[in-house]
Amino acid sequence: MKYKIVADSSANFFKLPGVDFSTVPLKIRTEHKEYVDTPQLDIHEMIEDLKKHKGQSSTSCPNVFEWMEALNGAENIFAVTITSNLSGSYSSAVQAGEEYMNEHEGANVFVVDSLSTGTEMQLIIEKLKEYIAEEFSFEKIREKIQEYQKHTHLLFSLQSLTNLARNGRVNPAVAKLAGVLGIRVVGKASDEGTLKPLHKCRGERKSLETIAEEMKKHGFMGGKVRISHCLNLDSAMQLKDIILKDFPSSDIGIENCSGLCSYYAEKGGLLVGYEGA
Ligand code: X90
Repeated sequence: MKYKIVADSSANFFKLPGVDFSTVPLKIRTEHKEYVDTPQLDIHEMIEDLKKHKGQSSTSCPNVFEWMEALNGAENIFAVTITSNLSGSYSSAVQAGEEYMNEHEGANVFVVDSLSTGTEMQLIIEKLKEYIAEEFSFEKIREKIQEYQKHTHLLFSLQSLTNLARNGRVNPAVAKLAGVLGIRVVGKASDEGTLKPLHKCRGERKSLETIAEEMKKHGFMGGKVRISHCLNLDSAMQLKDIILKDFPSSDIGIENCSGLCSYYAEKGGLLVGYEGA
């Protein structure tokens, strides 16, 4: 039985060697232009365009048809989506999965609602790949991935929550917390898959130390960490050093945010997925 992993583009990566992997793009749009979240999207250019743009901007998730196309070509498929609490991606994927199973006798599709996004999705996808390599049955992988998900978490540090607030993904009062120059909001993906602000930090260094503290509080003991950043490699590397000081054997990876996460995390934003308690 052929296995495949499919994810929406909020996971921030498009290639996963060693397993059949494909992605479906979310989209970012203004009145003038549509940015499709693929590896070809120029993030620098998008951020610059949006800075100059005076009107509205918004995002949209993949539709059922786009998910259906991406599922094609395998019998055992795991699809991983951004949190169903902030996007319709999960429900499109579930519908696509049902249709796919109706059309392909014997096919299995399981859609994982990450209740998160970005680098926490990355951890889930990397783990699915390991389970597939171990040749576990579809059922066993489905059980094990839901168990694994209980131990992964997402923290973020944002300089601006303007796009989140404008698109109704966060309360405008929360967005105001970050309104002052030099202030960062450190928060987490809640158990329900929403944005939960935890701290208001003055200065980048303080926000990174706060993230490292939060990780420890949530049971991080030196496992896997995946950091993605929106045009802020410097901070991602500093955070890596802070974590390594306490936990030298941690497995830490750094990625660029792709389109969707860059739009919402905005310039300077960091997303940190990690294995905890
Ligand atoms: O369907 C759509 O149009 C996509 C909407 C996505 C809205 C939220 C994206 C958040 C991106 C921001 C910081 C991390 C928040 C974690 C919350 C679970 C990244």
